[in-house]
Amino acid sequence: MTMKRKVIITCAVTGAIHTPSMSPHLPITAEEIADAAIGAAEAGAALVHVHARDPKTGKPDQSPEAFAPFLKVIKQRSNCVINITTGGAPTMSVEERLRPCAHFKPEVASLNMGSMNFGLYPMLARQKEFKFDWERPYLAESDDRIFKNTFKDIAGILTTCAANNTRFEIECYDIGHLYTLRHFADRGLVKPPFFIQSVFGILGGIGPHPEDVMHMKRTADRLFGGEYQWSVLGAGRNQLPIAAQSVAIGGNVRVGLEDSLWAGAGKLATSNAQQVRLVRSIIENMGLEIASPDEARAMLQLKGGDKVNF
Ligand code: KMH
Ligand code: ZN
Repeated sequence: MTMKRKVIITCAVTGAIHTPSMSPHLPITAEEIADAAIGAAEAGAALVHVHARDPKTGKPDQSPEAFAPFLKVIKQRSNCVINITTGGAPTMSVEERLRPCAHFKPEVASLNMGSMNFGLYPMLARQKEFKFDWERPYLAESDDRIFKNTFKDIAGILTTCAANNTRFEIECYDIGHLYTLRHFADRGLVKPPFFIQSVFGILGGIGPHPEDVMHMKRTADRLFGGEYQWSVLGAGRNQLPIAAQSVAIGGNVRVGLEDSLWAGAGKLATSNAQQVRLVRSIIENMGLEIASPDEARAMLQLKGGDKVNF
């Protein structure tokens, strides 16, 4: 009898793309981030991908002190895999971005596979009023900002985190990023099974067309054969259509308010858990089951939630 495959849901609960004025439901404080992550896990997310924010202004904050209060609470109240960002925000230095993962030694860290433009400024067209001074320039100045991930930066993140047996959510925003992963695998700096998070629809990366998704999958199949787990995230309104395509062709999915504020056309999602429920119903209505956190740990060969430093 063939085993039915299980689908891993990752939920990225707050991120650094959206700003507080865009949605009252975007988690900002440590308590809100913890509640959002736990709610997402209860709804079916096996992994939660976390960033931190300044509780007063909502600005992305990559200090380990900003992560500590919610990491502990999530761990106490849920068995989900906690994935800490090394992307932080494109305004931060790579050294700053690496600090939380170097300190907390999580099961999974995100890893961005190339330097790129990361255009947030089109969101200014729909957002006219801002509560905090930092928000408008953060979006506007993204037309002249590089999200820096050089070969040296990637090697530094890989070696620091691998020494802690942290594995990676390998974020690939374009086909070239898959070749960069192949390069690091050939150098022995990253080991299979690779957890490839293909990102579609960021301005500066590959687009969200179904042909783009197929091209990414075909290329990953050719470069990594059976040595990878594939997941997708579609930015904004592309979230669910791209998730559905991924599930149909053998992949896993990522949802969450980090990448999309929406739960249907023009309808703000009221929580991260709502988006998890939406994608879970697609998976289950397609006749598949979701992976539990421990099943995801086995699929991704993670070290275990008791081997982290928080
Ligand atoms: N929001 C994603 C498109 C990271 O945290 O390392 C980018 C991201 C980067 O998740
Ligand atoms: Zn992120």
